[in-house]
Amino acid sequence: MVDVDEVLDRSGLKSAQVREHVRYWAALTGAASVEVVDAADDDRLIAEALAAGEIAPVSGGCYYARSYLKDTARSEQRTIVATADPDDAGVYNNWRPSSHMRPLLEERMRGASSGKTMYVIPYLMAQPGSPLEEYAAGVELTDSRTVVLHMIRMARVGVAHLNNLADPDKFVRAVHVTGDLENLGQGTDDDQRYFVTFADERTILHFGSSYGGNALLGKIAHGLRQASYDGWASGKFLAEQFMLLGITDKETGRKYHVCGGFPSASGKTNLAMTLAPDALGDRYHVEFYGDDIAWLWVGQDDGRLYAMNPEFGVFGVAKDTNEATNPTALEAVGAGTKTLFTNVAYNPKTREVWWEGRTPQPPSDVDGWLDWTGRAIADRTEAERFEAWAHPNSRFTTTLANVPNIARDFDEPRGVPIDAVIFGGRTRDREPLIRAIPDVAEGVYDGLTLGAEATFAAEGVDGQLRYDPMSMRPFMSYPEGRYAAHWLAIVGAAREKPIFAHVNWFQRDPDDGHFRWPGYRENLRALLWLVRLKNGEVSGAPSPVGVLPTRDELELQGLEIDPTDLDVLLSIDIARWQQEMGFRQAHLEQFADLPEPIWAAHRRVARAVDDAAG
Ligand code: GTP
Ligand code: SPV
Ligand code: MN
Repeated sequence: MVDVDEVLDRSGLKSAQVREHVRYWAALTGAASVEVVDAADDDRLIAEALAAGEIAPVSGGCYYARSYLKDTARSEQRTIVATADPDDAGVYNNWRPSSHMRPLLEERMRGASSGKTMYVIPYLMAQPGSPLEEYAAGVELTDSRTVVLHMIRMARVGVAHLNNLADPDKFVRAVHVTGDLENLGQGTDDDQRYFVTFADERTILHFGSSYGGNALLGKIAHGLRQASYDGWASGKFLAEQFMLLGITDKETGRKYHVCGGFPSASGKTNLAMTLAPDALGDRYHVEFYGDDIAWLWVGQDDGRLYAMNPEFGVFGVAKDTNEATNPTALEAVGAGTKTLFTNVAYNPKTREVWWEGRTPQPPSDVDGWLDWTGRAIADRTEAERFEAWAHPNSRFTTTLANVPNIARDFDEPRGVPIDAVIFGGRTRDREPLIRAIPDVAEGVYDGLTLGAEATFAAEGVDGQLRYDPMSMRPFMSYPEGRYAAHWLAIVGAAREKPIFAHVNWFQRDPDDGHFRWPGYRENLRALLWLVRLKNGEVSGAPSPVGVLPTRDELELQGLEIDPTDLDVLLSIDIARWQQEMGFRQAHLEQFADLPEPIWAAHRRVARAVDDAAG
C-alpha cells in the first residue's frame, strides 16, 4: 500500500477533507501509487505520456491520442443521477436511489486501478474570486494520465485552489476509474459502465471510459449536472450547456453579451469562436468567452443577469473545422498551443493530423496516414475507400488562452451582463433563421420545447429528432417542472431582462438537402439583428411564434444567398407549426409541476398559430 500521507505532505495539499477523500479511494481502487497534479506539471506529464506511447507528437508542439474503439462518445444510457430523495426523479435525469448505486460503483471500482497511478487533480470550475466560487472547487481522482492532460487544459488545476476553501468540506468529490475497456460490454445488455453523479452528496463516480464527458469530470459532470443541482438547491444560479460571446459595435462603442444553448455538436463552439463576416468586420468585433458551459446569476449590485464560463479550455468537435468555417479554432489548435487531438486521422511519419472537412479532399499522398482506429489508409479495400478517416466525434482540446479572439476579461471574476439568450439546434424544417421572443415566460417555454436532431456526440442517437430542453436533456439533474420554475425565478429576479430568441442554422431544402443558410461566420447577422431589436432600432415582423427579421433589417451586405432560400428562412410554415404544437403539448405533459406561466405561454402560442391558420 502506498504511503498516501507522505505524497500529500510533499504536494502541499493540506485540507484534511481532501486528504480523506484521496486516502479512501486510493485504498478502494488499489492504486499502486498516488500523485498530486498541478498545471505546472504539464510538460513533465507530456514527456511521460509520449515515452509511454499514450500520446504521439504532432508537429508544432501538439499531441495526438486515440481512445479505445468502443469508447468514443458520452453514453446517455449509462449516465445516472442518484440522490437519497425519490422526489428528485425527473423524466430525463435517469434517477436512481443513491443507496442502490453507491455499492454498485464501489464494487466496480474496487481494485480496478491496481498497478496504476492514481492522479489527484485539484481544480476550480470558476474564475478565482467569482461570486459562485464556493460551488466550483473539486478534486478528481483518475487512473489515466491522458485524462490528466485534458483536465489541465480544460480546468484551472492546482493545489492552491483547494487549500483555502471557505468551507473546507465544500468541494466536489470526483473519482474516475477507467476499467478494463476491452471487457466492459459497451452498448450491450451486459454493459458494465456507470457514470453517476450523487448530486445531494456532491460526489461523482464514473467507471468504464476514458473519453470526454465520461472521464473529464470537471466539465459536464461537475460543470453541468452537479452545478445545475447546486444552483437549484441553493436558489442562487443556473448552470447550462451554453456558449457565451461578446459583440462590440465599434461604431457606437457598445458591447453586447449573448449566451445560449444548442444540443451537443450543434454549433456552440463554432458560434462562440466566430469572426464577423468580412463585409462586417470593420464594424463588429466578436469575443469568445465560452463554448459549452455558462453559469448564470443575478448580480448583487445592479440586479442584471450575469454569466461566466467555468471552464478553462475547449473540447471542440474537429469535423468541418477549417479556414473558412472557423479560422479562430484553427489558430487555437495551431503550432505552439500544446493542443491534444483525439480520434482524428494521424500520420506518424509527417506528424500531421487530418479530419473530414479539414480540406475538401483527404491528403492525396496516403503514405503514412492512419485512420482514427490506427489502420493504414493505404491498406483499405475498395469497399472501405469512402469510410471516414476521423471519428465523427473526434475532438481537439486546447486551453482558452490559445483562442485568438478570447475576451480580454475572460478571467475576471465579475462575469458579464447578458443581453440575449438564444436556443437552437439542428432542425431541417419549421424553424426559421431567427425568431425573437421578448417575453421571459415565453422564452423559457421556448427553451423547454427545443426540438432538434441528436448528434454523434452521444452514442447511438445520431439523427434522432427529440426534444432537448435548453439543450440540457443529457445533463438534467433534477425534475423538469422545478427546472422551469427555477429558470423563471432567476431570470424573473433580474432587473433588466434579456431578450430571448430561437435560431436555426440548419434548415435544408427538402429537394436536394442543401443548407439554406450558409452558417458559420454568417450567423452573426442574426445576432446583430437580435440586439438591435432589443435596442428598439428595428421592429421586425410579428409572427405567432415570435418576431422575425424583415429582409431589409438583416445586414446582408457581402452575403451570397439564393433569394428563395432567404424567403423560406424568414417565414413560418403555419401548417407545420400547428402539428408541432400538438407534439409540444404531449412533451410538456410529461413534466410534473410545470409552472402555470409556462402552460399559459404554450396556450398563447397555440392560439396564435391557430388564428394564423384561419
Ligand atoms: P459540443 O461540444 O458537443 O457541445 O458541440 P457544439 O455545440 O460546440 O458544436 P460545434 O460548434 O463543435 O459544431 C459541431 C458540428 O456542427 C461541427 O462539425 C461544425 O462544423 C458544425 N456546424 C457548426 N456551426 C454550423 C453552421 O452554422 N452551419 C452548419 N451547416 N454546420 C455547423
Ligand atoms: C457534449 O457532448 O456536449 C460535449 C462533449 O461537450 S463531452 O465532454 O464529451 O460531453
Ligand atoms: Mn457540450
